[in-house]
Amino acid sequence: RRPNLALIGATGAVGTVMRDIVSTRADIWGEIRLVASPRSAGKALRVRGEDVVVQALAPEVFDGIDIAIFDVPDVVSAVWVPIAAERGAIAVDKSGTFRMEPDVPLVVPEINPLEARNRPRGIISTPNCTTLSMMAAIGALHAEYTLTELVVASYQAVSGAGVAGSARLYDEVEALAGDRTIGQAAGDVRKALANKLPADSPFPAPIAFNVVPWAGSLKEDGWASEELKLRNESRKILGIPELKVSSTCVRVPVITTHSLAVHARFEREITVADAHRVLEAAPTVVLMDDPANGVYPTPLDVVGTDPTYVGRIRQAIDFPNSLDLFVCGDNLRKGAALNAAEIAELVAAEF
Ligand code: 2RA
Repeated sequence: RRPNLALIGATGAVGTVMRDIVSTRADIWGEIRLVASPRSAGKALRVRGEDVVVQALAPEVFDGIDIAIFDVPDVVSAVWVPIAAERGAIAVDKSGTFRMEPDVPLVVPEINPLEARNRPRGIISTPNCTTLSMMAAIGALHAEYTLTELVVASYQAVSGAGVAGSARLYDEVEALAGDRTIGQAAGDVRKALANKLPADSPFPAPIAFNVVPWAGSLKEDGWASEELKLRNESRKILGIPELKVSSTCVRVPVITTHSLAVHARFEREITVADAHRVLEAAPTVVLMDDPANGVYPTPLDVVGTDPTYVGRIRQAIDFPNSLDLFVCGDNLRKGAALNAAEIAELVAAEF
């Protein structure tokens, strides 16, 4: 039978992409129910070419639902994911709330699809967008060469911080446009923005004309939550509890598509040609690696598409068995909505 699907958080940045994804992929669903906060309830939104009225989040919205995809803040998932599961829906949760719990699988369908069946609590988590943006490529290389270490620098798009993140970058760019004197003296952009925009921003520093070495919340010893997620989630997805991971997460003035500079070490020797062969064979990875002809991925060239793009693959000169590479992935698609939809499709195949 065709299972019934609920999208919780249907009006957010990821929710909007999710509606597009379920409308354009193979239509395997019975009812698709849209759910959001009471503020958005009553609005009609397009899904599969039809207007669907958004319902306010309440226990009854899960009645008759087989699979519920959640893209809501951690605190909302903490309360409502268990309610959905109690009422019989399988919950696919995008929040960080359950990802590291041992009885909740953390699934990337290219890498560990069978884990989706192992869900004693009726909950499946989908990873953080930063982890997901590189996982298809790293997972393919790991399957053949056995990963031992990852050192990552991220270049994270503002839409990772939701609709408010994109709005802030657009506002800052608009406020600064045309002024060719700024960006040349310490603090001048902060001053120019202070006169034109509200002080509260999703980012701790100006994001236009800038890069900000901070994403997420403060954790122990000065780590940002995004950096710890990248470490913990990579270990769990790849099934390597001892994987050595270190990273610095940086926000950049890009609307959508996270990029990562990855230094990866493997158990055995791996050449650039080996990596090309593996990545060319990976169905959801696109290799763009011809620097002599200016071919490498950039966020602007891949945004709005589904694959994970890889380029700039080099054999690390001073580190054995190691590659350096550059990865781009749309943080709202594979980084969020698409991976959740793919997990939901795995579950739907059981009906
Ligand atoms: C970000 N990874 O980019 C986060 C979103 N979950 O802010």
